[in-house]
Amino acid sequence: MRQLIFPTTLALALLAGCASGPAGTDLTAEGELMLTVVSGQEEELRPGYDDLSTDPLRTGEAVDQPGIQRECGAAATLDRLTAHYDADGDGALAAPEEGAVWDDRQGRSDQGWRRQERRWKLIRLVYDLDGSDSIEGDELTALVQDFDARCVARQADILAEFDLDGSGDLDESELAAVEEAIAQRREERAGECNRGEGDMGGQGGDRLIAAWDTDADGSLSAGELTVLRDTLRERIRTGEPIRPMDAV
Ligand SMILES: [Ca+2]
Ligand SMILES: [Ca+2]
Ligand SMILES: [Ca+2]
Repeated sequence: MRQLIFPTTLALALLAGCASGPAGTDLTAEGELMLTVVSGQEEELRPGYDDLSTDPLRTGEAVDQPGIQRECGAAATLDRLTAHYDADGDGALAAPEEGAVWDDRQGRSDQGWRRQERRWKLIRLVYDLDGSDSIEGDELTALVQDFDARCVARQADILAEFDLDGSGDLDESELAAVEEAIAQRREERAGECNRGEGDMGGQGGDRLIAAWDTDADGSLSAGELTVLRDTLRERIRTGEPIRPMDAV
């Protein structure tokens, strides 16, 4: 019966309030590193807020952010990042090692934590099919495949825009133009209100359900949840903005 119960517990989770900081959120260090991996620099260049863009000037996000020119490979990037914090090299993050993850993120504001918690809800909504609150096994395989496809698509978009000499890669001056564009977007975001930001908490939970509740019975059935997940996965793979509140 878990499949039938899950949409309701999901909806309740989406409606729950957000506290600030790791102690007040349901973020795990493992989840935090996963979110770091899927929020690479290539997410920064669109106007407005998307769910994976960061706002380090105002919120202290983007710690450990993967660079725009990396080889796309979410699994390898996650392994590298985990190894960075795995001080004793046993392949797992014990409490003091998790503490180092949070220490590095002490500069994050309350708003930054709320944004990260929304991202975590979004990622679990799409990939945590068994409702275990973590992404593992086949769920992680799906996430890695989708975000590798997204990384390739976003890098291709950026190359199309910034590879002025058509050499197929970004030379120093072209890369400088990309970095300048990212810095400009961040400054613009710092001066903007958060309109358009995908708010998955508070009333956002109602909006999410309303947007995807095709038969308007006030909750997401398993079938409606599947449509939502498939649509968001397609947006992720193609590099489009994710916008979970938009059903079309
Ligand atoms: Ca360890
Ligand atoms: Ca799971
Ligand atoms: Ca070039």
